[in-house]
Amino acid sequence: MDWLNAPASQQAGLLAEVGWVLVAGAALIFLLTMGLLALALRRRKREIPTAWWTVGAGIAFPSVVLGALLAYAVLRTAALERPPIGAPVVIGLTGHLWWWEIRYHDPASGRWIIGANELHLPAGRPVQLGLQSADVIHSFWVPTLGGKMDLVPGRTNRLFITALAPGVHRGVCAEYCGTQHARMALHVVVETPEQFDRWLAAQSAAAPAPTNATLERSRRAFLDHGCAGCHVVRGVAEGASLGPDLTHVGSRLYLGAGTLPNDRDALARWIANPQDFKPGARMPSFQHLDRETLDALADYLSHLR
Ligand code: HEC
Ligand SMILES: [Cu+2]
Repeated sequence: MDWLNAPASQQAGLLAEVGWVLVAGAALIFLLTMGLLALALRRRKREIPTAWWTVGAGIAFPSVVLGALLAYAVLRTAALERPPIGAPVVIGLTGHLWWWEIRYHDPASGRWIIGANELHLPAGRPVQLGLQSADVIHSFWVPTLGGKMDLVPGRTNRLFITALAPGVHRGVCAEYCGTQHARMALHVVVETPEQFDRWLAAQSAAAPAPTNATLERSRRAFLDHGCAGCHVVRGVAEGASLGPDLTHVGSRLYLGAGTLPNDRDALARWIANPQDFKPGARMPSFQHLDRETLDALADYLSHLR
């Protein structure tokens, strides 16, 4: 039964357990109430001791049951906020209109490695997420990995995730944040710790240098047409912060925060007119560029793996 196995992290498993206990408790009380109702309907004649039932079943019983469920839920979910034992992997997430900036703390160098829209997690290792916003309130929600947590301007919220096994999960922004709120998805790629370390080492490298003259011309096109005003490609153009880091954009599964599956053609179509796919997105259309230039840009970016 797949749906019962859906929780894919320790925290999601705990939330599922609490959810099922509350559902089971509610179901029991519902059945009890219906049973009493059926009894009352059948035994019309007998006088009912109203005062006893009002105090006992109307006040005492619900207080005890709800009190017990409340205590259970509060005590059980307290574990969600407790920092995990051992050094967690530290990852920062910043919500932007309408994409996710993701920073991995590299314990080896002490540097932050920047990516976007695709969160990589090592299975079995505790992860501490620091959630921030660059503009309005967003909310991080990957149902299979745990509960929601808001990204609030001016503060950092913490969320712990210990993913159980490799796999890909889809998450969303769960707090309405403007016209493209619905296209603010993110994908979470859970890998084995070894794969994760290899992936992080690859991401920490600067953009691969062009391997031939065509790609070198494509790199020039990227610089000449203003892309670097909003996008960082480490080693080529630094400093911009309006759009997602593109240093390794070719390695990501999706473009535009889950809007298009990523391949060379999708890159060309996105660059020509992001407004076709995500009206209102904060990247202008580049329809004025000729086919050749758009192809060159797509070739260049898909080679950034
Ligand atoms: C005014 C700033 C701006 C300029 C100039 C700009 N972009 Fe963007 N770009 C953005 C923003 C903002 C996004 C995120 C859009 C979203 O998903 O909502 C984006 C997204 C992208 C993405 C998708 C990245 C991902 O991981 O989802 C690609 C690829 C891209 N831009 C390429 C380019 C190229 C190539 C150029 C130059 C021809 C360019 N951009 C110029 C702001 C800009
Ligand atoms: Cu949002």
